[in-house]
Amino acid sequence: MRIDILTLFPEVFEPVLSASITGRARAAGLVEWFATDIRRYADNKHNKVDDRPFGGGPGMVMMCQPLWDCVADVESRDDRKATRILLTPQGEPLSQRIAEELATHARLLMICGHYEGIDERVIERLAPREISIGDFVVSGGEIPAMLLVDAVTRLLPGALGHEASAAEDSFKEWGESGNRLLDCPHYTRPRVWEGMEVPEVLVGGDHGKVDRWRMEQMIARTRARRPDLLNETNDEEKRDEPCQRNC
Ligand code: 9D3
Repeated sequence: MRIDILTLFPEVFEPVLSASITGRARAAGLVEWFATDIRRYADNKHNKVDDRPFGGGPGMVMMCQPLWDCVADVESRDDRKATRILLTPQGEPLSQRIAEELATHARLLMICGHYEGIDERVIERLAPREISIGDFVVSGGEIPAMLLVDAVTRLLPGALGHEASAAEDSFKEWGESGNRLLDCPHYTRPRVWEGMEVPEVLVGGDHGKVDRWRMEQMIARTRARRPDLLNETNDEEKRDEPCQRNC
């Protein structure tokens, strides 16, 4: 997979993405990414990429021309058709379902907004998929883009290595089917820490009992902390049907 990131801060990506699973996935040849500075495409001598909003108001708006030319040039660097994505608070909230879908594409092009926003006309012309990372405000699209690169890259076949078996993964995480539960608590040595003991069942050696205990914990925690997840289904057909299980 090739990922292009269009941004005013191209230098922030390498240190984060070269670490951990994303870094290993690149070293293994599963993914490559390129951050391109939108400012290089400004056709005025002050390298201006933003201007004051028509209609007045605070903040600046990213101009059409630099972004349009940047997309055209970056897209021409590879024959594969790029799936265009704009990271924006106005987008569809990111979900594991969306990450899974994007992980099937050969080429992604992510646009990071900054300032108060981007001139709507270039968004209309580019017709990107608009994605938000949640209902809170961050200062720009860079961290959301890194987050999306991470969420997608770890789904590429081979990216996770041996640390999680495929079967366990689809059980613990959002799978092709079935609902996702929160994880159970984990413990390691020492068996007693600051007077606090590890649950007896985990040190008893009965693996059937351990499995049942973990499942109970997962369900209890999900019910207590994220009851909304118990009503969720990944089945497209059934997603909007009312569910009785949790009521
Ligand atoms: C005054 C209205 N604000 C919109 C909520 C302005 C504004 C704030 C922050 C415009 C852009 C930004 C920068 N944020 C992103 O570009 C962004 C974002 C986010 O702030 N929250 C969740 N997901 C995303 S994806 C990109």
